[in-house]
Amino acid sequence: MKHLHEIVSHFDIEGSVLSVEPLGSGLINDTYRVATDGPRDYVLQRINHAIFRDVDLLQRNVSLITDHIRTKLEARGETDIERKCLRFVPARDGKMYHFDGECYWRVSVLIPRSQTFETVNPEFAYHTGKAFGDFQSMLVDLPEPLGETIPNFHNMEFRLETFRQSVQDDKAGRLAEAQWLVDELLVRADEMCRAEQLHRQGLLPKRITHCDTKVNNMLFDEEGRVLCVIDLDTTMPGYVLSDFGDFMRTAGNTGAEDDEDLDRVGLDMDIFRAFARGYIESARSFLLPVEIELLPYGAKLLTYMQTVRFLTDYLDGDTYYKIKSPRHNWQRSLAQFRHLQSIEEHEAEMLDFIRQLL
Ligand code: GN1
Ligand code: MG
Repeated sequence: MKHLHEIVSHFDIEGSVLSVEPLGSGLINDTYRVATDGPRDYVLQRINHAIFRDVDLLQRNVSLITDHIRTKLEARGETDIERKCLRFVPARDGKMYHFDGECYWRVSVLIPRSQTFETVNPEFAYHTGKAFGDFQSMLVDLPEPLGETIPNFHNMEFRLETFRQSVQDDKAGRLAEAQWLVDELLVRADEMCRAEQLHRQGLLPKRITHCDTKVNNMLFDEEGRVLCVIDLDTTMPGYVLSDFGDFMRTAGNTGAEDDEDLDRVGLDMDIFRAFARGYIESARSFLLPVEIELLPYGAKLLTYMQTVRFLTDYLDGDTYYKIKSPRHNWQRSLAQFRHLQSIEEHEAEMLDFIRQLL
């Protein structure tokens, strides 16, 4: 890890580095924990530059977001703010990243005594819902617009265009086996573009949304209380249903995102109810009725979108997501599709619950 020590030396950190070890389970960036003999430890990340093409814009976004949130927390009189908001550390040249001639790197302060989870129980889901709603509501009055760090990131029409192209190209020769799933997805295509249609009609607004509200993108303290939202790279203008939906896609699944045993996969209605209660409580002040009504649709949309994205990557020959085995993206596609079917079965029940909350 000598090379990594050298990278860290370009940042304005306190103390000297004791070790640099891999951290977390993200599918895009490479993340390391940097232990020091100083007052705090740090997180070093190699930014996946093939995916985040404009690193200046990316780092400008995350600084705007964290500065704004910190100001809000201070105004509210919160304590322990350093554990409730990420802090990025500038490089010694003043930039918010370091470019080593090949890769882009950044450093943030490691939030001490924190943990992440891959699953939650209903009680945690309630608090997590409140925290994601709070995250969105704190960003409602962000004074400067955020850029799109990945253009068209949660645009279903765009994702389907890319998907159709990958089906046509069949670059990795995997279409024959996947054709049945391609057909299943394409039958649903029109319905899944509803958010984009409503937006064009001026009925569904874009707000600042996190766009990757997997349960492992939230930090909890030693007692399991929510500390803060992390992985802010895709926080940009989007639909609130994205954030609601991505949580249902991940934490609302009784199985794993890539579960080999499809019988374990399906929607956990207790998690849905708890998360919806928490989310609506903290986001209600700014949500429009149409946004609330669309929350169950959001769960469906995000799970559908992720199935399309994993399958696109499988057909392309695994160029986007990190994989652990040659058929990993296929396994993920199957597990996400099974989850989608389960969400479809529960859609009416979800909507009833949401209406009755109001
Ligand atoms: C990626 O960074 P990570 O691993 O939390 C992806 C998300 C997907 C997710 C699927 C920039 O998130 O959009 O939903 O994997 N991030 C990007 O697990 O593509
Ligand atoms: Mg992540």
